[in-house]
Amino acid sequence: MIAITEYAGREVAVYGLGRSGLAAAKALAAGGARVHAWDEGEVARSRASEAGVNVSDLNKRDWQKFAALVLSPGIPYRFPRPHRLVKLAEMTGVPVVGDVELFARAVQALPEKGRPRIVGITGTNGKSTTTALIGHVLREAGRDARVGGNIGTGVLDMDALHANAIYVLELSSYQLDLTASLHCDVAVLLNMSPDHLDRHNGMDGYVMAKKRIFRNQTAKDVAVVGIDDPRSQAIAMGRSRPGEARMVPISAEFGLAGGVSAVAGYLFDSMGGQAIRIGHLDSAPALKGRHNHQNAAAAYAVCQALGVAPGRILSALESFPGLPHRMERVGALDGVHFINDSKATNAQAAEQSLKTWPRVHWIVGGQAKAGGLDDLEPYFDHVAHAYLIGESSDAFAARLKGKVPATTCGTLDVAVRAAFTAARASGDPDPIVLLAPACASFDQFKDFEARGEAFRQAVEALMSSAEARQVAAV
Ligand code: UMA
Repeated sequence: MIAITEYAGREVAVYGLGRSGLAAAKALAAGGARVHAWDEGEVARSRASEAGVNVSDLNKRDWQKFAALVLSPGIPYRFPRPHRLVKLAEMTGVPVVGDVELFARAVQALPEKGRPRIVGITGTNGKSTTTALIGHVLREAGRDARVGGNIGTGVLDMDALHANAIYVLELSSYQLDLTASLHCDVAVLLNMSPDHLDRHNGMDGYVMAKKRIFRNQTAKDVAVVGIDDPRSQAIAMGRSRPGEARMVPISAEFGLAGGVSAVAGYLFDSMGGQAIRIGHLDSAPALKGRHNHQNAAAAYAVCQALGVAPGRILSALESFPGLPHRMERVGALDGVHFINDSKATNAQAAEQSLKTWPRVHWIVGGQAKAGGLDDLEPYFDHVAHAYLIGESSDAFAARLKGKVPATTCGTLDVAVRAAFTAARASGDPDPIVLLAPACASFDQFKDFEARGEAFRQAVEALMSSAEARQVAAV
């Protein structure tokens, strides 16, 4: 844990006691603050109480006494409308901060020589994989790399600050909105497409939040920017002012003169002006598909900037085991392969999966995002059959009508069984059942991880019933 001493002896309100809020409450208390923490959920409140956190209803407190409100990233800050407690904080002059801001200030408070390095990664898609990949490469190179943030570990839950450590942080737009002091030695913006628009009052607000990752960077720092989508490209083009961080463009589409690119599966480093072929990404089994090649290019650019030799980076890319719920192979039965891409919570992420396999039995649906399946139409011919789940079923059935055969299944377990039966009977070589919902999970699950686990369990249930049948037949 990283103890936060900034508020020692003062009263601090913490609202939201999930992963980031609970860690923040404990970190503040460890640093001597008098914490008053609250969550609308009873389960979260009892978990916090059991962890020794002082749980008290913030709706009933005297807000004049609070030195800060630490807000969890998932709670509306500005849009669609500020949460009631945010308004209360602002009316009483209480600053609103996130856990990343507390972390950033704790780092800044250290003497310059004792400061760890910070790598921040943001983007609409691929940020968890890139964050984990950078952590993996750095560790394989013998560095003390600590991984946290939006990837699932609250930043204040990470090991105590240490001068030689490198903190590799996945940063969501929500978290970036709640920090002003974060200074990334290396900042990565992978890509941008519409997402979380309600929380940022539209695309402009979302882009502004993402750009905050470069805030406070100086000429000593490095900004790695993906240039494969027009919005990120515009940001890369606008970054050449004196005093700004050194910009390293990355691409999985174009060979670059002065950057890192992955073209036709080969990774090229042209940062020194001349393109040097580093290796082929076919030897990195967990980094399949063009989007993963962009992630690999970003990880290469970051680790190279931190002094890791190209050969070491390549061998670590090869040994990267991948992340759960991201194009994860969860099993095979009777020749049918099951792929869990529950993290594909929007059309752009699902597109990467649909692109990777030429013919899939596709489980899709949930809480639809703006645009629904529109962006996926170019890949409809990759779909043998669609199995619809969740609240988007009627809308998606109408959207696919006449283009893709579809069955409304309602729940994930029903969809897995139906997709398996059809895939097995299809006669296709190595048929694929793919969960790539292109939707948020919240209509049926706690989050995308719970949805991915439910998929894994449904596949395991199929496998164990097949095993039971075999045993019975013997
Ligand atoms: N709550 C209230 N009042 C409200 C709303 C929520 O009290 O009005 C409480 C809930 O009861 C719950 C807590 O707030 O107990 C949840 O807070 P949270 O949504 O901020 O979730 P955490 O568990 O703290 O997780 C957060 C990130 N979640 C979000 O930003 C939504 C996690 O990213 C992150 O891993 C974690 O901090 C550690 O840093 C998840 C995510 O879905 C993976 N991120 C979004 C994404 O990737 O698209 C941005």
